[in-house]
Amino acid sequence: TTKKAKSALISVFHKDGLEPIIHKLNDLGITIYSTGGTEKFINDLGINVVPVEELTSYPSILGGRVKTLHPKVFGGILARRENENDLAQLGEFEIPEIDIVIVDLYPFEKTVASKAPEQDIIEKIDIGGISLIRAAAKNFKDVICVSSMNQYDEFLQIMTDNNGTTTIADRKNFAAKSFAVSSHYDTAIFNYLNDDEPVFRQSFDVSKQLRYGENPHQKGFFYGNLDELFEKLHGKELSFNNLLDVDAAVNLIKEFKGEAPTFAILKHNNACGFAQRETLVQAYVDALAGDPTSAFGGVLIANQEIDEATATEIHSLFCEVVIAPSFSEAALQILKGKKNRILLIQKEVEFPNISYRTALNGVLAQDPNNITDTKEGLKNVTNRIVTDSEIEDLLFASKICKHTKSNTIILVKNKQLCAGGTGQTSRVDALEQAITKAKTFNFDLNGAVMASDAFFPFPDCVEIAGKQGIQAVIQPGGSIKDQLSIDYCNEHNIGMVFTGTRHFKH
Ligand code: 93A
Repeated sequence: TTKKAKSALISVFHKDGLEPIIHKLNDLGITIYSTGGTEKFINDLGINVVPVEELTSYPSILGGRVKTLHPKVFGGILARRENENDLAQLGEFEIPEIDIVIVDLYPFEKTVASKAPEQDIIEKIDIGGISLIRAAAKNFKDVICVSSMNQYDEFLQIMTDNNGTTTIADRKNFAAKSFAVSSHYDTAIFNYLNDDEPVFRQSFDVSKQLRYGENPHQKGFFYGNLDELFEKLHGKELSFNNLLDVDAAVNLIKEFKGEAPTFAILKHNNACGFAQRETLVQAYVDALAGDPTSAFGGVLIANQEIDEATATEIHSLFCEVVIAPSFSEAALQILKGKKNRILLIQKEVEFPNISYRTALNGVLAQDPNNITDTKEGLKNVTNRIVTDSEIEDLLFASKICKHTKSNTIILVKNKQLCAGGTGQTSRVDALEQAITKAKTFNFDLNGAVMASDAFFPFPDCVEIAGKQGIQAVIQPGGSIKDQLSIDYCNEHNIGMVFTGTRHFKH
């Protein structure tokens, strides 16, 4: 099962990083076959290389569309080395065995992303390269396949450590990676031709096994490339549940980008503390005051650089993850003081434009909820016109509400989350939970505002809220009994605005 390689076929788009491999293969006495640009690159290094045209006795045709697609190439890759007939045929047709295949495909996705014209994109659909990868990976019993420039280093290491020999485990591992590359590549082509129609054909060329899933007895994996989104500065690996909280946190804080210093504390995907203040440290202190009990073990996120003063405050809290666009040097030193605490810099990256989750034996796909309520979109439905400062609190509450599990009611006063009712089976339950929580942590709800993720089917919620001194309400509206809620507000001098947009989050 251990194989000493005698020949290699190299055809790569990205030549950077290839040089040490070429030297290594040459030192090991391995014959190298190669295509146009790659061949030139190898020649320029002063190393012997056989042009693939010499092997096939055929020129590269159709402007390069057909250069490696030939039985002399594929025969040498696919021949079963233990099969007498296969070997006899190699002899009969003078086909040399090829033991190593190194390919780096035409950059299809990058070409799409660069908004190149369609014809350029079509030309970047690699046919020969993907066929080489599939053939070599299929024959992993005898051939090792390097299928992307990302694997150059790992391959070089194997060649160096074992003097040109590979084990069956190496070859199988590279074969698996090869099919990850080829399926990812074809999925990208599918997505391009399919005009982003939301069909479940997401494939990720990066995945990792997590410590476990939601609970220790469940296996867990993450498919995706977190390095694109975050720079991890410190701490242990993100867990399955951390990732869910981090997802909720970054989506929530995105609503407050560019605004005054804002701090959020999340637990179980919901905000349990949230405040916007003149300084970040004050925003943190007031967020924590919202529910210091829940904050234990939470995920923290800021909409701007975490400074020393804020870090000093955070340090005394046990928390799992701290996320910010950046950390000052002093802040970092303080926060690194706890070994396991995970510190993440969030990079400026757009999220995918479809969100998925499993349901029954299939997958649900939908657009992300991209509507944020704005002042212009509000319809004042009560006699009392809401004041400008109430509008600020109402919009603030509505943005938190949008990112809280339904049914939800969010209570806010002076840009501070007093409490939220989260994930309840009735809206009244959500409100009562919020009121109880707010009182537990000594909030006076007189003058507070209330946001609801969906309309009130009955006037019960405004009645309960009114009795607590809540002064203004934001909700989508649209119930056939809206008028009953409006009447109650009018009788009690409460201002209410309709947004027309429901914000369920399940
Ligand atoms: O146009 S292709 O699909 N036709 C082929 O026969 C073929 N063989 C290899 N493209 C083909 N390749 C690709 O060419 C490889 O995947 C690699 O990306 C590129 C390397 O070309 P060169 O060595 O000329 O730079």
